[in-house]
Amino acid sequence: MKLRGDYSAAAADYSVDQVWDAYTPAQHALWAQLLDRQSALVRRYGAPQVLAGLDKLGIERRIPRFDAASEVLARATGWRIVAVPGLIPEEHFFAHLARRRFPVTVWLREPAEMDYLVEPDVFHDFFGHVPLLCDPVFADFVQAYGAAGEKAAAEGGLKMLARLYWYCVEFGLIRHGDGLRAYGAGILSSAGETAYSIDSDRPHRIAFDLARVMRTDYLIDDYQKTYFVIDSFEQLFRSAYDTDFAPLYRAFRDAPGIAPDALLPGDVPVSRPA
Ligand code: HBI
Ligand code: FE
Repeated sequence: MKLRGDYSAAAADYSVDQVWDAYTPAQHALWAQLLDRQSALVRRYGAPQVLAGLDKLGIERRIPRFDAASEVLARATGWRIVAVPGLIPEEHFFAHLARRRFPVTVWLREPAEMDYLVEPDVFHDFFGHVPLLCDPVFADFVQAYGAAGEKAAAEGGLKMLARLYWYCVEFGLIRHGDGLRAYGAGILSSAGETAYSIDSDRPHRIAFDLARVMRTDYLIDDYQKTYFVIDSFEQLFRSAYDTDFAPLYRAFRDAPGIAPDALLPGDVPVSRPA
């Protein structure tokens, strides 16, 4: 795939400078439009920990300065933001996460891409991912995920581990009272999928089970057919921290993936309040 970012000035770890002064007024205005739209949705559908992170970061109606946000994040959980040109090779991505550095893309989408984008941009990466990294438990989970990633290639587990990122970090739901809230960045940065993930009757919502998640194929170009629901971020952290993934990889890495829309006998469906 031809990537859209400018990788020519990237360091060996794929970091770049965020040249904040190079953003145009039109780009800041587009950021403000995206921010206004998603903030309203996230107030209604987002997990409380996401709202707390948004509050703490004090995101403004112009593209954020990563340095300033990094200071806030560092005080909250010891994480920092690293500016990157866009998607980076997995081994570098994992190495950053394992060291509590979150890669955030510097470029912003075009106006025609308000609703849909193939590669992550600064809005997805910053608005979608950074707030929850202010939560200590989720922040520890992502670090543990990065550490697992550094071992996964040798264990033949990259594909299964990527599914955990997809279904939890990008498209995760969490129980909240007798209802559900969204915490995944792919949901929170999408105008359509935020309400869909919580309100629609169409997708399956299944209680989180690590092996089930790691065996399930996903769609990258449509709303998800299945969301996995965690009880708490502690549950997610413990699943990554207490589990040796190697036996899971050995058991399932050569098996066909479970279809994105499958419902299996062992699944525990999570119902929404009427
Ligand atoms: N690079 N910048 C960036 N952002 C990602 O989310 C990302 C990446 N490289 C690899 C990657 N994600 C995937 O392999 C995940 O499954 C880990
Ligand atoms: Fe993402």
